Amino acid sequence: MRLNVFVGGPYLVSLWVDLTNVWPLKSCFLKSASHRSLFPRSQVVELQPVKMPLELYLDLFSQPCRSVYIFAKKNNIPFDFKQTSLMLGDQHGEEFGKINMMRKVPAMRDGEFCLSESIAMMMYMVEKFKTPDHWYPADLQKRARVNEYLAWQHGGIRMHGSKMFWITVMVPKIMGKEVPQDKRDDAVEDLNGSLKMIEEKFLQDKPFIAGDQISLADLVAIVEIFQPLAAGVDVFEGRPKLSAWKDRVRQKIGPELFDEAHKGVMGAMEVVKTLDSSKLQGFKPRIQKMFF
Ligand SMILES: N[C@@H](CCC(=O)N[C@@H](CS)C(=O)NCC(=O)O)C(=O)O
Repeated sequence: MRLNVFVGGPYLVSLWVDLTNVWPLKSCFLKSASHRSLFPRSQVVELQPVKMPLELYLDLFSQPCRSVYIFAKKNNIPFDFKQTSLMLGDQHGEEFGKINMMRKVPAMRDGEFCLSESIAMMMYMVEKFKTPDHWYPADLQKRARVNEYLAWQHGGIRMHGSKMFWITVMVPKIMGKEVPQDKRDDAVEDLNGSLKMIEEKFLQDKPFIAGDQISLADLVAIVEIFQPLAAGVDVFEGRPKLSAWKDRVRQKIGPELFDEAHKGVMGAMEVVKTLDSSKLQGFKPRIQKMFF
């Protein structure tokens, strides 16, 4: 008979065991595998990696986490959802430090291999799971369009979307006061500039950023745009082109999955109200530096 024994890490040893001359078979069989004398003629015939699913460390309040989550779900990529609450400071825990020393989510583990950065994770999944071409097209120029957006967005919108969320939702809760008006005005101006760039430079009159089909660029863009929306800023008002694109992206992803991924953040204003602000004091130095 064949026994599978985990020996640590991602490995499993298959033992082919001849039990015919093991006398206390019935009573002892279920005892620990360390009773080696029970298996006199055992033989290791193979050492094979066990197919463990990816581990994704996520907090769906975070935009890059939502893109990774939606991408994996949409493409039926099996993964273990490792809930990592930023509000509770899970990213500062010892265990998480071993997964991502940058202490940011999302983070990914595939066996012994750990990866940070949402874009790198999705590209890893594209390669490993051979996802449909439209996500990251093989065509040179279509891929370059996707890359163009992915390269721009780090500095072009990430901070601007996040800032509105922090200014409206987090700062008053943690600091007990509002961000000064001039800083708020600057943040609104920066966000408007980013949205204009998405409409006029990246979308133009195309259905999606890379052309006729949805790609990683649209996914990474939409999650970012929903961050200020979750803070009560109606980014789609007066922007019919952006709004129609949002509807297309939501439809392509699937409204159910899209809404499920955004449910938490869309309810964040209410959730944050109920939090104990003394538990959020760790954020104070960063907020002070950024807004005051
Ligand atoms: N460039 C990174 C950004 C990761 C990032 O900034 N994550 C934020 C949440 S959106 C985080 O984990 N922050 C935790 C902290 O700064 O303590 C990516 O795309 O994965």
